[in-house]
Amino acid sequence: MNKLESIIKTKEDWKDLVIFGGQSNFTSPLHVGTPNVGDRSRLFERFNDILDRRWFSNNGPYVQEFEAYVRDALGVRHCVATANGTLALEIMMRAAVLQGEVLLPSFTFVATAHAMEWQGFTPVFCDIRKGSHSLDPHRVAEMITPRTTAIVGVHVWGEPCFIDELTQLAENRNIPLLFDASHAFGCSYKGKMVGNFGRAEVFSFHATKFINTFEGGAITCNDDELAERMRLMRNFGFAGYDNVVSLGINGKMNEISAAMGLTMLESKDEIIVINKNNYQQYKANLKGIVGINLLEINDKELRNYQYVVLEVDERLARIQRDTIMLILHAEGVLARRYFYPGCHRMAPYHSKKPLHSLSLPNTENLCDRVLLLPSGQRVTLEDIDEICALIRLIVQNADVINDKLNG
Ligand code: T4K
Repeated sequence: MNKLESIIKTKEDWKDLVIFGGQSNFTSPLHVGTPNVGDRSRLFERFNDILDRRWFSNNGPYVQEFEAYVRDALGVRHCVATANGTLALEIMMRAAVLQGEVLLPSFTFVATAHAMEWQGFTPVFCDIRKGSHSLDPHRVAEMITPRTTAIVGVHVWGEPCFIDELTQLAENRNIPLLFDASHAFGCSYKGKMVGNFGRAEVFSFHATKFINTFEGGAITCNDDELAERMRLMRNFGFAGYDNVVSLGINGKMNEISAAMGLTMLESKDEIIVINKNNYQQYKANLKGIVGINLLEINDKELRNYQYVVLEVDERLARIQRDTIMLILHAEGVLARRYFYPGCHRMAPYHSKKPLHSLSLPNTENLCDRVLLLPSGQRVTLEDIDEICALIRLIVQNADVINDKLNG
């Protein structure tokens, strides 16, 4: 339990906020993205195996087992495990597309855009659909030009983007469709597991993700030829000893990461239960706070519940999202405003012509409203009660807080 158990009670007066000289109720900071950990003894057994075997990398037995587990879990033909999600994106793009302009959302972690740019593609940012956090297929359709060589959808927070509409569009226009599914391991779309859509999909297994391999990623697809090309690219283009058949990079996952991944996969259902309970606790506690909307998670489909996402309506709450974040940070609740300010307003993209004048109103509006709250194994239900009580206190005292901070 993070909250001090003894005498300290939930704060009832704005004067008790740390920002006004009060004391935090938490013993240590609460992060968004604190890693989850599986069964330690199983993990250490696997570490010992690795040391005994002296096989540390280069498609070792744990990497192969991890890939097989992922394939089974997703019902997909191929899984190519990589050193991280960003490299997985780069390899996927190089193997599937080669060059040109790529349409993608700006409302994503900057790695989606950087991976394209780093590989010599030109990212072209599209807006999200109003009322959603996902790429708007209508905007994509309007922005397709003869230079467009791929569309990349992102399943932000594990909620699949508009897959059917994008698939239809990509088929009609004969443009490859790929997905950044970094957040969506264990999630489904119309009953089918994410990982099976488009030409290929990428997962991240970074420390902060639902399933982590410390650092890691994977590309999944149902295309034998594409999978083979990605496998070669992941290993410098080696098809065998002394036999380089293509350009490649070192994108390999190591055995320690795969051991962690396998151990995490064994705990996946348990982590979903924890995440879901956390989400429901937030939902119950945040109910009725004016201007604070918890992003609904669709429980008719499989979800990992990894991200707890608020949208702050500044007009109704009468306080800015950033002020709430500042106050929470002072309390030790390190809420995050992912993906502020939007990729198109970040370097190097914002200074590129014609991007410097690009306006994506739905993305920009959302970037000003979103706030992610801590969840996962390390956050207790009592912590969540306290976080929600703080948010309620802040909103209920919005006017006086604004006066004190701005006056
Ligand atoms: N596409 C999308 C849509 C993505 O979201 C990401 C990554 C990628 C592609 C690229 O995949 P990778 O190449 O990363 O596999 C974090 C993660 O670093 C990043 O993986 C993730 N998305 C993104 C959404 O969040 P930052 O810049 O917020 O990282 P950082 O260092 O602030 O970590 C977040 C919090 O987690 C910290 O406040 C503390 C906590 N933390 C972090 C680490 C690493 C821990 O408690 N322990 C730890 O070991 O990006």
